[in-house]
Amino acid sequence: MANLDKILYKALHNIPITTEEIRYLLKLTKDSARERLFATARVLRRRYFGDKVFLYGFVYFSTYCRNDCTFCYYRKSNQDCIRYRKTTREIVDIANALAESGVHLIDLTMGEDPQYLSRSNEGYEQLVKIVKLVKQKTNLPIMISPGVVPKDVLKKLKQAGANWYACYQETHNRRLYDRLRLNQSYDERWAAKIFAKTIGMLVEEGLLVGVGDCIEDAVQSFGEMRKLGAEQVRTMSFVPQKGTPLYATGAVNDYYEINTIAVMRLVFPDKLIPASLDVEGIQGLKERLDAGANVVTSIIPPEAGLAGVSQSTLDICEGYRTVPGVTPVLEECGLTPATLAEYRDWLAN
Ligand code: SAM
Ligand code: MD0
Repeated sequence: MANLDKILYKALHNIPITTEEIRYLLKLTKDSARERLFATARVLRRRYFGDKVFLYGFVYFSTYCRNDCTFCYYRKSNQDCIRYRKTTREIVDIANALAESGVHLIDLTMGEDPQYLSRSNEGYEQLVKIVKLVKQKTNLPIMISPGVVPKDVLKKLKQAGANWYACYQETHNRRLYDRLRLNQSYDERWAAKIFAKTIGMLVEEGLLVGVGDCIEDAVQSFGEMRKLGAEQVRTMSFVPQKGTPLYATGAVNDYYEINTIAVMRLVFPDKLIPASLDVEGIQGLKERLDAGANVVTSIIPPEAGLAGVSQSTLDICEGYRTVPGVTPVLEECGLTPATLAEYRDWLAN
């Protein structure tokens, strides 16, 4: 316990914790020790964000993808997943309904859909147009998660109103990356984020756990996230998907994701850290918030025919992944949705 006391004391007093100490925290298994870690994460969250939580609306507008990621339900070669591509009109209407429901940001996400990621059929122009129209209609901050796009396109997306670029490396262990993101360049993916930063976009970086990663990988990822200067950092447990190579890996215990969220709060106390509804739905929200997360992501309107990424249907029709669905959980945690003005203030500073 003495070791834990010392580490938590350092975190609370703005003294950087060492990589050895990060390893120690990530490995905690005893309930009492973990609870102390989470309590410290909550103190730090309160210091920077009070009791305010940001809410992100999620519009997964195309599930077509040119990639074959071994963890992903929507990989190109999975014939059995739900494929759809919403029209521009539908996307704008869905975003508007989300805005009216009280979210603070619209996350426009797609598979690496060849129809959009193409110059020949004006796919990129259409993507830019979608961002412009969603901005005009909602006047909300926008995050785009389109996968890797060329520099000039990223610039246009920013000009059209995209504030954030989310593009998760999943891991910073290159060998593991090659087993997850088949035939995708690690360096190109990384460079896209560096470029987004240089043009003044905010960047979200993420890691996937339970995919054959180890503690050392997480330690390395924290270092890379710091180098990148990501303003939002996340971790999600791998959710096994039928019809994919990693399906057999089986469900993982989420304790490691929860530890990682808390350690992220200690390492990046003033950054945004999501509690995703896309891993365990509404039932998993409290423990993620209790571990120090301060953003709820993957808020999805019930009747729009939209899917989640890792939980394609969980809690969507039931309406739990909505602002009224998550608010009681926030209250249970002693938290409250921020106002839009508070989110805008955070973005501006
Ligand atoms: N297609 C874009 C890309 O690859 O950047 C954006 C969307 S991608 C589907 C969003 C993220 O969802 C992935 O980067 C990964 O972290 C997460 N994800 C996908 N499948 C998952 C799964 N089975 N379990 C947990 N997370 C998953
Ligand atoms: C989420 N399913 O926030 C979404 C997704 C993409 N920017 C976000 C992973 O959980």
